[in-house]
Amino acid sequence: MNKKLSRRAFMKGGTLSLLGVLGIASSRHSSGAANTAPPHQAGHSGHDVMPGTVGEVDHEKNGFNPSDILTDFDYGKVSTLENGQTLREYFIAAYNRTIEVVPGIEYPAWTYNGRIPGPTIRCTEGDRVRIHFSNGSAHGHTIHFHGIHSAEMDGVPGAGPGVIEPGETFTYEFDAEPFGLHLYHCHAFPLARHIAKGLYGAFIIDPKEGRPPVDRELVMVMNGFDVDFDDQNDFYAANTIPFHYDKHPIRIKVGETIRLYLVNILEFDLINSFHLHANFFNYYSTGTSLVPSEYTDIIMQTQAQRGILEFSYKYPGLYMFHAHNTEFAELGWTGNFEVVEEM
Ligand SMILES: [Cu+2]
Repeated sequence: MNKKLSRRAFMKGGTLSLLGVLGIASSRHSSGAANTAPPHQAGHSGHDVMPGTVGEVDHEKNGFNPSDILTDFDYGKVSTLENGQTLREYFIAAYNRTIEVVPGIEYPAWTYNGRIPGPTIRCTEGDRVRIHFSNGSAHGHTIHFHGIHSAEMDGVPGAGPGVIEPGETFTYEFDAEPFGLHLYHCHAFPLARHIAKGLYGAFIIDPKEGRPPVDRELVMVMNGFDVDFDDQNDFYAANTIPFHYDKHPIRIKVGETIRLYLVNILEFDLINSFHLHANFFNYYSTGTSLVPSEYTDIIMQTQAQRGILEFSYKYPGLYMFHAHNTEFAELGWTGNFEVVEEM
């Protein structure tokens, strides 16, 4: 079956309308199946309605809230080694957790520390990074960090400790380099399934001298969920919950300087993208240079690609950001900045 057909068929007649709790409004662009709105949309023209979901997931039960994940940086437990090097220790456990992805649809996820994405690991170039990993899940997992390190610390099957089996622990350790925006994820096989289930997170290495100061720093990990396990995503998001920042806009002030760490970990689809409305941003691809690689209003990233966006808003108002793969946007990967004169 063709990818789009099956995905739309799912929206039209699958779990969503059977559950009857979720409203995906018909899109203004699509034709065919997507225009067949769920029953509760009957009588609505659909042409002036943004796609979305009805209601709210239970963030407390999920154990994390995408609004908090934006600014939740884990700097680890800090101490100093005999050689004067800063040691940062992190504690990461893999365990299974049921996540309510959209209201009424639960997904049996695999998580690092009970959240998706896992903790945003943050350190400074040259720090010693020590990751105490324990596997409390029913499957073997690893943590594969992007960055420069020995083969033994690469977190892949067949190297060093290989796959860490349920109940086992391993300590990954390396020096933080190069500075930039990176990521980590499980590298057990089948890889697509281990990633799609939720085992990933952002990994920031700040330059020794730091980046120029900004008013606010945010993290978004672009992801998606294949809730019917057909190796195709049914929902898309930044920081896991579809439409979250649409319902809960990110408030910023006019003129405030924003630095956004953006990682794409989306499984099953080749490309993801980020488009900012009514504005342009400086883009630092992989964050490995302090000189922007581009000044634009859209970037695209394949899986594991990442970069840093810097911008500020000139005028107050509500401004969208979303994947410019519009199908992804209509299936959840869209949000808003609410730009105000005064907080
Ligand atoms: Cu895994």
